[in-house]
Amino acid sequence: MLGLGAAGLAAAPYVQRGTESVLSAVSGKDPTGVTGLLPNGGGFRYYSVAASVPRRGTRDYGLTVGGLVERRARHSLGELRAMPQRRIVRDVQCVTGWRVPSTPFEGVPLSHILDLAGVRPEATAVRFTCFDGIYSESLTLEQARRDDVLVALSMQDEPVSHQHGGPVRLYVAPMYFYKSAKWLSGIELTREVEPGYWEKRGYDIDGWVGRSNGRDDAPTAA
Ligand SMILES: Nc1nc2c(c(=O)[nH]1)N[C@H]1C(S)=C(S)[C@@H](COP(=O)(O)O)O[C@H]1N2
Ligand SMILES: [Mo]
Repeated sequence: MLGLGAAGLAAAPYVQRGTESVLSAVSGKDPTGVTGLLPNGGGFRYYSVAASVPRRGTRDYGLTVGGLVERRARHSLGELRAMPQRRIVRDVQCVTGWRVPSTPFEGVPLSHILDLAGVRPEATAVRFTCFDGIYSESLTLEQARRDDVLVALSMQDEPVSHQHGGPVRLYVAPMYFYKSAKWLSGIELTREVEPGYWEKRGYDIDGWVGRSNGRDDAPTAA
């Protein structure tokens, strides 16, 4: 393949913001950003709609929880590691068709973090933001409370790497991988679902694997 090393990934072309570039990308093969087979990535491809993403680690990472909650919070990496963890092993499925079988993810159930914050009754949805400064995602509150939705700290039994969205990414096991926002930095409870990055560009908010507009056989899916 391309044999991209770390330097190659950093310099890889990317999908720019704006409808035109996205449409041309959609009409091509791969609308959801940079792709390159990660070396030793076990079949994963690297995706980022941002050209470059700052690295964050133990000292400077924080996950803010806000919006329609009783108690706003900012969780450090240490605090997240001290919370209850859950491990899930499923196939990862990107809507462009690539799939990585039996991939372990481990992290804090999102429902735990929501309970800590105390969701106000007016909230019906959750919006996720990322420290790449561009990407966002959303789930209904009901989806967000499923036990197979994690704030993931590890992937493939190792801390989530920077390339895979570390130190913390979302993991929405039952949905296509575009729902699993990388470089997660914010969780906001909202009154209504606010469509995320790809959802504004036509992909389903309910991105259930096999049951959304990102079908396995769709040639132009995210
Ligand atoms: N912040 C951010 N999260 C993201 C994306 C992105 O471009 N930016 N791409 C999504 C898509 S379409 C996929 S398939 C996966 C890819 O994850 P990987 O790079 O770990 O393989 O991340 C998802 N989360
Ligand atoms: Mo994707």
